Amino acid sequence: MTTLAIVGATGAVGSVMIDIINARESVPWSEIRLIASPRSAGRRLRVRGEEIEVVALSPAAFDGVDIAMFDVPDAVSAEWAPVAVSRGAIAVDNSGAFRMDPEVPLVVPEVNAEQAHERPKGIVSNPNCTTLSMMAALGALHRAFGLRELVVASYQAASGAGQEGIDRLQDEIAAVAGKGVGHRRGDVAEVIASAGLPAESPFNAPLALNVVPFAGSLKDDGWTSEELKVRNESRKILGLPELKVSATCVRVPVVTTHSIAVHATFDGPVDVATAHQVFASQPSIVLVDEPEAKRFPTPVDVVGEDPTYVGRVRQALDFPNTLDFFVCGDNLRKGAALNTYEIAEELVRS
Ligand code: 2RA
Repeated sequence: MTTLAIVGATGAVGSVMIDIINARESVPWSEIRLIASPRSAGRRLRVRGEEIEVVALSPAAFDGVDIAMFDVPDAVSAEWAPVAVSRGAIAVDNSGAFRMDPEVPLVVPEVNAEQAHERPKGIVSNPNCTTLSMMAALGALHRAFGLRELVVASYQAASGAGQEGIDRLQDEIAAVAGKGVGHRRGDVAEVIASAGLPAESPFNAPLALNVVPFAGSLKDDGWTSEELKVRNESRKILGLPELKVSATCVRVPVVTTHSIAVHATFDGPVDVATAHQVFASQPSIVLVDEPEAKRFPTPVDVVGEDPTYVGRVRQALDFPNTLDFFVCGDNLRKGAALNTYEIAEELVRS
């Protein structure tokens, strides 16, 4: 008898968690409990053919729960994951509250599944979606060649900023569509403003017909929180505390699926054919790399998919032992709900 709870069940990622559970051929759970804020309590959601009533977040909601998956804001996780643990559950948390806590493992099952079983606080963290989008590919290459340095640029979807981000992008696209703008400085922003959209935007600049080189919040020395997460989380997941990392995180007008251009340097020689073999042997990677046929991964082909898609694999011309490649991963699935659920599956297998 194993009970799984989804905390934040009515949110964007919670809904994807339910989709994933509904799509599994079988699940190891005897009960699935849906937990959300008091505002959403009482709603009924269909899980594996059964209507389940959402219950309000409270200490008693965790009684009898074995594994509680959290997708809620950092402050809510910080308060409630320890409550779930005190009631006997293991918490698998998708917020940033515990990711860099040395007593909390940060887990990508195909890279460091074993660490999910060493959790002094009873909490396992799920990485940020940007880090996660490239981790299956980097983990496989690191096992084969030994990763030494990492330089990345992300192309992050609007849904990384939640429903508010999706709505803003869709509204901006509606505002600029058919207006023929983009030829004059400021004309995109003018059309968006004249459509009545608020001046405040989650992206700090127009996203329609644009790219925005700022994601997350500002941290020291001009770095953003997203860029520091890529650095710190990659080091922790790969067990490389001294890994040299430089990241530039960019928001692009895509609804869902983060992409990353990766420039990775290894301990010794690397070549495209061997890298292709490494990617092809990792079940959670789909390799789409046929440059002659102009076949490569793009977000519109990857959204809704579980695997990480990899393509444009090249041996760097001017940097020894270095590969350049492009990855796309659905930021709401592998980047959030799927990886969290895969951690829960790993825990229940033990
Ligand atoms: C973003 N990575 O894309 C964040 C979401 N966790 O904004």
